[in-house]
Formats: sequence, C-alpha cells, structure tokens
Amino acid sequence: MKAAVLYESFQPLVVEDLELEAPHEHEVLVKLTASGVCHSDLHYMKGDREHPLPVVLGHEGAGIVEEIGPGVTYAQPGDHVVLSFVPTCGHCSYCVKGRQNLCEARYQLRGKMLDGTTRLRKGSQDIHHFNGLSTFGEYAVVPEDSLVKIREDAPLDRVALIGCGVPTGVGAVINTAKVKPGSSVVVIGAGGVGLNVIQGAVLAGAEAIIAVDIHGNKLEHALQFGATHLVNAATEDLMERVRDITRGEMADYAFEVIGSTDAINQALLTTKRGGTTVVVGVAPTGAELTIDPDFLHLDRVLMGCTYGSCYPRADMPMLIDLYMARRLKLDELISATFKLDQINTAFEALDQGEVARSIIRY
Ligand code: CND
Ligand code: ZN
Repeated sequence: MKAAVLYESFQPLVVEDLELEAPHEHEVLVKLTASGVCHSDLHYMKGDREHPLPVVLGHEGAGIVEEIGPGVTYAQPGDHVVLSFVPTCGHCSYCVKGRQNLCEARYQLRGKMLDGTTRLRKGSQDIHHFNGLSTFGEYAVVPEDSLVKIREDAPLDRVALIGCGVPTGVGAVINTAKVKPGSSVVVIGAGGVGLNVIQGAVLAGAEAIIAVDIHGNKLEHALQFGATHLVNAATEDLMERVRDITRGEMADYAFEVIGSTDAINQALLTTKRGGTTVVVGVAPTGAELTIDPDFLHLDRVLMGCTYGSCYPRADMPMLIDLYMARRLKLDELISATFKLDQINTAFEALDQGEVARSIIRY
C-alpha cells in the first residue's frame, strides 16, 4: 500500500509503497477513506516533538473495516469507523473512572502496536506507527480498542475530522472547561482545532466568543463558526480588546490553541478573577512556562487538555449526530482536499496559515 513516511525531521514526507502485515490478535485492518492534516503531525515533522523514526504520521482518520484479526469482537468487516488516537482498554484505572482519554494503553504504544512490534515495513526496515493509527496511508492496522463504530449514513471523508480536531476543540469547552451559558470566551488560534473550540463555545451557550489569530482569513472563518468578536493579534492589542468587549471584567475562559508558551501567558492574562485557562495547543518538548503565582492566587485555574477530555466511543458518535442534525459544522472546516502524493503541499498550506483544515482523500 501507499503511505507517507517521515524519515527525518525537517525533510519532506516520502510517499512510497510499504508492506502492511495482516492484523494480529485484537487488531483490525481498516481501508481509510480520508485523513485530516493536523498541526500535531507538523510538530513532529518540524522536530518540535520527538518520535521514533521512520514513522507514518496521521491521527485523524475514518474508513471501513476490511479484515479483523483473531479475538476481535467489537467490529466486523464492512463497519464504518472513526479512529481514536487513544485506544481505550476499558479496564485500566483511568478508563473505569471515566477518564478514557488518559487510558494506560496510550502510553504502551511508543511507535509500535500494543504487543511492541510493527506491522509497517519497507524491505527489511521496520516503520513506526503513530498513536497506533498512522492514517497517512491507504490502509492501517490498528488496535481494536482504537475503533469507534459510527452510523453508515455519515459521509466518511468529512467525519475523519471527528478523529481529532472536533472532539479536541469541542471537548475542551464542554468536557474540560465545562463552559457555562452566558460566559465570555477567548480562543487564541483559530485553526483546525481552534474553530472547534469556537463551535464548542456556541454549543455551550457562551455569550461573547472572542477569536484571536494573526491571519485575516482565519478570522473570517472564525466568524462563520460563531465567533462574536475578532481580534487580529498582529495589529491589535489583545488585552485592550478583551477589556473593552467584556466591559472591563476580562473573560471567564481562555483557550490556547497554538502550542506557544507566549500564547498561554496571553490567554491567562485575558481571564478575570476566578477565570479558567485551558491549554489545548502542544508546545515544543522542553518549553518552559513562567507565570506570576499571584495571578493564580485569585482563584484562577490553569488546565491542560488532551483529546478534549473525551470518551471516544461516546462522544464521537454524539458529535456525528450533531453534524447530521446540522448543529455542528464539518463541511465548512475543510478548506482543501489533497491526494496522498500531494501531502507535502497540504502541510505547507497548514504551515503558511492558508487552510482551516485540509484532508487527504484516498
Ligand atoms: P493550525 O495551524 O490549524 O492552527 C493554529 C492557528 O494559530 C493558526 O490559525 C495560526 O494562524 C494561529 N496562530 C499562530 N501564531 C499565532 C499567534 N501568535 N497569535 C494568534 N494566533 C496565532 O493548528 P491546529 O488547529 O491543527 O492545532 C493547534 C494546536 O493544537 C497545535 O499545537 C496542535 O498540536 C494542538 C493539538 C492538540 C490536541 C490535544 O489533544 N490537546 C489535539 N490536536 C492538536
Ligand atoms: Zn490532532
């Protein structure tokens, strides 16, 4: 099968033929229909984050089950699925307490399948998996626990975005911060994930939704997703604007959706006493944050957030239902569609801030 391989950071992905071994016990072969192009993948390509190489990246995908390995009971060939970048085992101490996004299995993957071996190979060389998924290929072998079965009338190319950007952004609002109706919300970074924070804030009934970006096209998108106020951080004073919009109080909630420590600090400063800041962006490994403890002293909360604190098998079908009922936007998120051999162009477009989200369609 054809896949895009990262051999070295700072180098383009190489689209080539790889061997993909049949699924082992409790694994499933999925024929992918589409994969979203997320900034998390780009962080690894740029060396901001480290991963064993070579690797097939991609963690936002959907497709159809083609073959099941021994012992698989959850899915059958023909099932439509979204892939979760956290396999949820259902019985670790996190899963049983409803914190499935933190499942132990996630930390056993380390570039391999759960049994510590790989299914991807180029000649005699093992190629690493990414979060047990590696959606930048025509097919993927994934753990059974990474599958989320979905309704068959949902368009499989669009719902690929339910694999990461949508549950991460919407979940950060609904599950992590638990935004209350009538709140004021600042969203710094209106990209693929940030737009979903914005539509999450709409679902939560926020009153003021202040979208912040440095690109005018991103801010236009944000308006379409329900932002009530736009701030171009390249030309405007963010604190001043938030103070004006909130009649001097500052915001109830701020979300950092870039992966920058400066933006985390800015987010914190936009919150009022008792306000909550949620860090959604993934900062480079080793980055350090300096904050004034006095600021937190006034009942402010600083929270992390992975995968929108979601339970994939409950939240993803729910988000798809909302999309099918036209209560959640997916079509508008996709500003470009590429073929797998154009994947480097797709990442350039993401890096240059040209797209909301793009997808690779197989
Ligand atoms: P994308 O590149 O689409 O969005 C980032 C946005 O930030 C762009 O619109 C930029 O224009 C904007 N931006 C950049 N610098 C600034 C600045 N100084 N001020 C204001 N805006 C700025 O990326 P994405 O939405 O795919 O991902 C965003 C982050 O979220 C990224 O760090 C990614 O790794 C992370 C993420 C986290 C999780 C999670 O589970 N927490 C899941 N997926 C992605
Ligand atoms: Zn992602």
